[in-house]
Amino acid sequence: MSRLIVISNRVSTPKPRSSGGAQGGLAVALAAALRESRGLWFGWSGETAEEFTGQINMQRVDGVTTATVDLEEQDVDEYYNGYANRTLWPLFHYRIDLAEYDRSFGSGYERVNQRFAETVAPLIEPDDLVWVHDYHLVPLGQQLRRRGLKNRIGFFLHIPWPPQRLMVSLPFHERLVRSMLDYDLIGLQTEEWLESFHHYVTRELGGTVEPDGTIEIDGRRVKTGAFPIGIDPEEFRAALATDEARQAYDTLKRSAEHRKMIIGVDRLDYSKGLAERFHGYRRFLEEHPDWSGRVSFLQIAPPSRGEVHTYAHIREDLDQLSGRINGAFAHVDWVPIRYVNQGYPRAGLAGFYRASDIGLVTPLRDGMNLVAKEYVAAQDPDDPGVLILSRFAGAAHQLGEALLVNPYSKDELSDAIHAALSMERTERIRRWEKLIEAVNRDDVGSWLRGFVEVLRGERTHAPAEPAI
Ligand code: GDG
Repeated sequence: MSRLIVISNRVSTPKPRSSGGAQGGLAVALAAALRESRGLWFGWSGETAEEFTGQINMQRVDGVTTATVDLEEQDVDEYYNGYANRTLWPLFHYRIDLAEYDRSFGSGYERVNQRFAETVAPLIEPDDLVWVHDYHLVPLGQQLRRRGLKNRIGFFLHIPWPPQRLMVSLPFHERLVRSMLDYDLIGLQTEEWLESFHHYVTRELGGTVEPDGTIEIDGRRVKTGAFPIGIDPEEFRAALATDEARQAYDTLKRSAEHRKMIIGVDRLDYSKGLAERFHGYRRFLEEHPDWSGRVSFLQIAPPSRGEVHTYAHIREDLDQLSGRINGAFAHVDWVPIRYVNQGYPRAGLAGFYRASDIGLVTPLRDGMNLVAKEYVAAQDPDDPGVLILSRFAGAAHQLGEALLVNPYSKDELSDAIHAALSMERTERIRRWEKLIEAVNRDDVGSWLRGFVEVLRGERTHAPAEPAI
């Protein structure tokens, strides 16, 4: 079996199983595949050095080898905080108003991709299968080819692909997309993002797309497909059985004092639609005063990307918004929103999901969204909660039995919260059974196998997206 080489911006260093360390399904699934193929995971260490030396820090934990490098501060500013998170992230989430274009970002991005390529290339053997992840590393395949690599190289994008008319607002967009044509396989999360990608390639680059998703352009053939990522539902159910999860469950239930609980869990990011969600909840409180004091909304939002100023701004906005809602609606013994800027251990989250009657997952745009799937996996089959899900999350393609909403509409959010709070148990069970079937079917293992099988050439194209 050929080794798998995973390359991503950051490496999720496996926690020794003996330490009981909890990790997300993606990290666990990739670690399992790496262990099985005796492969390695390469990425940035998260540290900076005065000068880039390309010195690799190799570690082996629980049979998984990781290789990391330090970057220069300028690299981090231009590549990570710059082009990746201030240019591509907003643009790919349809926020051209927030996208910043700066020549230095583009050159820093290319420089770091070159540095990644020159550092990792000597570690790659001729039979290895190389799998590059996400928007930080779009041109890495091309850089590896320039160093003579003939291996099969695949690329998976975890975030949406924007419509062609937005994509063209990126200076040098053609150069970026052309750099992807050196991959053997390009994977997106959903058919919708895949369609946008195909549209760009045909309209802007003059390529053609065959019925099986193969792109043909300038005599080159690149396979493409939709590979919806999932969670490991078993791992999540196991987390629920831990003391930590039980304690979290008890704490939330006790503090709710028989009120209905609504939960949101998101990185603090404008793509997650938090402000719009707060406005929708406010509309619900205005329209349904009979629910005053009988429902409570817990929003967990650990800060992310603090170096990027837009993120500091949304943090201020949300502080104000939650304060205003609580000021307007709270009683002496009840606050409508509990807004928490801190992360919790995974098992704790599982307990919180289980204790909540509604999972409110309303991103304005999201490649997939794993929180929606985690909420479903954590429910009690005999008395499940209701998932309210944005139709603009990739996950809506599989979770059609959720209450699907337009996250920009306060009225739709308000109506969905009301419908969820009033939903009969039989209806909740009927919907949940469909949801859990989808979560179990499209799990992280099937995502990983599906991609690797096509990359290896064992399967010709991605499995068809099931109709919802
Ligand atoms: C990108 C794409 C795509 C959140 N708060 C805590 C915590 N989390 C965990 C969640 C979940 C993960 O973070 C977030 O995953 P998402 O999928 O919701 O979102 P992104 O971070 O934006 O991820 C996305 C994903 O890649 C995978 O392809 O689905 O569309 O944007 O697992 O549980 N985990 C812990 N404490 C927290 O407080 N432990």
